[in-house]
Amino acid sequence: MDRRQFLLSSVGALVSAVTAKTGLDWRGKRLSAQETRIEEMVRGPSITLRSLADKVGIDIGAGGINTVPFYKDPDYKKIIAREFTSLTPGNAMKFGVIHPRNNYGDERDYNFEHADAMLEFAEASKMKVRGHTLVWHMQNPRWLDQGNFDRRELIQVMEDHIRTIVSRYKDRVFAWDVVNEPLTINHESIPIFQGIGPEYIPLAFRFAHEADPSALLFYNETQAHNLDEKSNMVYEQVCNLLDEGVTIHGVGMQMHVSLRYPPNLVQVAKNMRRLGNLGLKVHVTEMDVKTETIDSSTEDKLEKQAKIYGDITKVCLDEEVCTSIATWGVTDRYSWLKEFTKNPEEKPLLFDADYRAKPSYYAVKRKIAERVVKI
Ligand code: 9MR
Repeated sequence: MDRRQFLLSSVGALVSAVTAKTGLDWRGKRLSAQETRIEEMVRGPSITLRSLADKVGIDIGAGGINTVPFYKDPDYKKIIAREFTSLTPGNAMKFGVIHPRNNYGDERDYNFEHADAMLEFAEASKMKVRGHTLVWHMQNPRWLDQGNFDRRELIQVMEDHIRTIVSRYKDRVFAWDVVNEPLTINHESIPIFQGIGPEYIPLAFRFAHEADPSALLFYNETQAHNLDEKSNMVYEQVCNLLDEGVTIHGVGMQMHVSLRYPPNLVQVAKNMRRLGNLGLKVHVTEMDVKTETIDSSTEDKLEKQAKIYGDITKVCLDEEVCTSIATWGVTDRYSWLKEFTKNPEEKPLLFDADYRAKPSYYAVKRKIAERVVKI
């Protein structure tokens, strides 16, 4: 953003705040009472995203929460607690982190420290927690990857793992990503898949349900939000699980998208609806929008990004089946995408690197505020 654009956008924010007070927009046009209320909600400095989300009964989650800033950067926690209704740890509950050893065959093999710290923080901040994730093909400990377990042993390992974690956080984690990216896996690299076969999925759901019958259990998949071959496969798999009588409550649409490949809103809505027709819920679990995939000015990229965030918020509000939207990170400063894309300029989230609210933040707020005035 150059100086002129920065000034214009600062003036824009100021004018919006004034607008709400005077009932006039920046051109002097009179706003309706409803528009004024929306402006007040969007720009009112004391009105947070979470306070609006609570009004419409949607969960707005801070996902991908990382331990380093969590412990070291007080502003990180402040913004999470202020703006979001739920928290998803980024790595603290992954197999390799939470279950790093296999020496004792009991809880001494686990490291609950970081997951516990995040849960305690979330509870103190009156936030819910999504558990992420019980079975994935990545971030597994070496003892599991290289353990040469036979099928019976692997079922035992998976069962112990799931029962230990889910029962420890019983009634505290409201939803679990039981299996993560099961259609994305490189079958060579997931010992649990190799050793157990595709039945690892219904088994994982069964162990999780038995350990906490009140937790919502999700099948979390990436790049399966539009209607295409992959989302059809997700649909088919969850139909099969339901037919087999497996307890599954929902599908997680990760929603890692970009300005170059924005989600197709009509397809996302239809996809959500067909899952809803099966009696399932949909959570948008890991949303972020890569900016550095098109050539344009920063201001234009941020506006385009805001449109995508706003659009997905609206789709989720419109489709009853969608009850949660979580972003994967909160500030551009710590997004996993900076490292992954090797581009320090990436700005995929709702808050910039200095914790200033971005157009995307206001776009999400605006869609929720529009819904509030309709209630
Ligand atoms: O946010 C996570 C990041 O810190 C890790 O380095 C990365 C390892 O692959 O996993 C990230 O989170 C992933 C999530 O668990 C599942 N969906 C894709 C996310 C981004 O890779």
